Amino acid sequence: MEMSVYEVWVCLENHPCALHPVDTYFCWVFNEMTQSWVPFGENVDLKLVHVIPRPSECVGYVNISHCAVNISMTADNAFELFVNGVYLGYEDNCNFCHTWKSQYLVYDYTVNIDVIDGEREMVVAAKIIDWPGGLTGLIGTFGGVPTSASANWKCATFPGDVPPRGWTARSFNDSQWSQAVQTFPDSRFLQRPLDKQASWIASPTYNLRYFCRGVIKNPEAVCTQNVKQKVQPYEIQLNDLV
Ligand SMILES: [Ca+2]
Repeated sequence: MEMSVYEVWVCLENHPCALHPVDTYFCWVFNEMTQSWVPFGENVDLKLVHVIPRPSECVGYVNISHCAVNISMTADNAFELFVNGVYLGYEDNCNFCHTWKSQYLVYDYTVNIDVIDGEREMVVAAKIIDWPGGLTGLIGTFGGVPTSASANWKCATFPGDVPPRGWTARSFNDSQWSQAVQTFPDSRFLQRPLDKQASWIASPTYNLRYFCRGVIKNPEAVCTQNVKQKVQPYEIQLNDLV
């Protein structure tokens, strides 16, 4: 491929050589032979930069509420818990490793989530560490939403028990993970009862270490603030490409 003399252009906003009241870009091209910038002209004529007028009504706003969500859960036997990628803690129920008669401790957390324009959703991620015998799985309520073997809960195992990077993040793609299965239908073994609908769930591929993710839509929450936050719109397009 042979380069031409002019390969690159650039336009500067609010340049004094641009006389148009709205389109204030003035543009140059770079002379590859002389290695110097050459005035090209006003953008209002060249139309290299597509200028979108920015009157105040073009500025967007979103409503952001800061909300607290309560979680009560436990697992057989130990677990690490994350919400929206944030680590909440590690708990170990191994006092009850080898018996069904015991009462599992229930662990309580309160997490803060941002609700944008009323869309209230959080992603729970848990690493389950099991020991042979008794149950396996996790059970709980997340913002009042009980665990269930539904499409909202997915689990997976990995070689060496090493999950993919970012597996706790809300944006992680878990479409290849399997839907969780129920391992016991209610919370009778817990130290205190949870929602009657809550059931123990686990990975369908049994392993002593596995990873589960739950998408919790519209959890109950206490929201203390509702802030209108400015969102900058796209201001320019280059050659009609955003
Ligand atoms: Ca177990």
